[in-house]
Amino acid sequence: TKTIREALEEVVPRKQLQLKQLKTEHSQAVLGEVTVENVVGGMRGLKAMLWEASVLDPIEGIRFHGLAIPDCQKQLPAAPGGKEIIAESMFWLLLTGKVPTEAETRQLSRELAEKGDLPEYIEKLIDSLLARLPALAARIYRNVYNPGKPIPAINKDLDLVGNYVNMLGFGDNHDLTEYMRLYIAIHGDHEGGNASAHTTHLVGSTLADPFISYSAALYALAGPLHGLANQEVLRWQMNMQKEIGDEITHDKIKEFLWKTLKSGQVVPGYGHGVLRNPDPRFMALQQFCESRPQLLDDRVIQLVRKTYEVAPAVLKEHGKTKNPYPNVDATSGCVLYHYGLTQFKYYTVIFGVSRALGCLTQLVWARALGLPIERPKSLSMDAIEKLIKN
Ligand code: FCX
Repeated sequence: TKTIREALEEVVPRKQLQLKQLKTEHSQAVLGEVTVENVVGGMRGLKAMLWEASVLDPIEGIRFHGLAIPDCQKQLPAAPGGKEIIAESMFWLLLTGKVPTEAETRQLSRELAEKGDLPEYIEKLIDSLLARLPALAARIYRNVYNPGKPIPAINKDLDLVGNYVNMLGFGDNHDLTEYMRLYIAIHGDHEGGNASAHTTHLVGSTLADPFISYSAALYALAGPLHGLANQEVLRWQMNMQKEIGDEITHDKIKEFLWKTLKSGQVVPGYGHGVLRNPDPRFMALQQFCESRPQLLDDRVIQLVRKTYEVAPAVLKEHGKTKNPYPNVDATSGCVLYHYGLTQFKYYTVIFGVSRALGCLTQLVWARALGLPIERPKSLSMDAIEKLIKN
């Protein structure tokens, strides 16, 4: 059984060599062209960033080192007594590119639970942040919503998310624990260009420490077009429920969708900067609901499902968004709500606990490969016009 350090040590020299070869043999190779649309359109589509752990296909969705979410669900070890992917097995895959064995996964759980004896160069990057993040996030939850209640100590025999749910005060709810394991594993990384990942990379490229780099990312995640969307969705769905009453019909949902669009708002949980199909993370969370009849009886969960049946057609007719399909935020909050984690304001924090997996993986790689400070060239509109004329 390898430790995560040993697994990483095997990969680092190979990747360092790969980067060296790219730099020496192919540094002038052209990867694409830069158009005015890329520059004025938020850099969308511009191939301008190195990111190792995942690649987002517009149609198939996210792949972690080539593995799609259903592959991960088949191959990555779950918690003892559980079925869903856990953060540790996902983190191992993201960091090393390899599927860990069950024993390796358990060992990483224990190392994190004990804030273990990791080697110095990765200790700072992984152990000091990743292992403590659930405890920190749980303390915030308990302080804000349940002040005065004691927080259970970390159980060394439990996985990262098992401990997190326990500290939040829901440890006896096996289904919620399993949902959170799946949620946190599949939100872990979404390649490098999304706002939170890119922020970590940018700030980290100044050699700011991982705490500062990831704190900056959380501010990006807190925007309603990014991570805050998951709590906005639930607020919006509940307003819809209030407005349309007990009898949920496609026509009533359609009417509400148009009202949202005509008021100039976006439909939260729909659309994406890269994806052009329903998000496989949305599908995985929907499947979780379908495997549990009590979730299918929940009215908010039914509303999410029914909205999915009509929203793509409405958004196509509206004609603006390039992707009329749901992203993961369209469904992630409603299951938390069902299980009693009803404080919307906290949902983006959970997303933040998860996204640390991918962002910190890339920080490790940025350090291991000695990537430079990020510094793209900016252009004024006058400069663009001059370049076009020439
Ligand atoms: N409802 C209504 N209009 C939408 C829309 C939606 N869900 N999504 C995009 N549009 C509009 C845009 O506002 C834009 O209009 P404009 O031309 O008047 O400015 C037009 O369609 C083209 O946008 P598009 O290229 O399709 O999308 P972008 O890459 O600009 O933006 C996001 C992508 C995700 C920001 C956009 O689809 C959106 O606002 N969605 C709703 C918020 C949301 O769910 N965010 C979470 C995304 C993600 F999963 C995450 O980061 O967590």
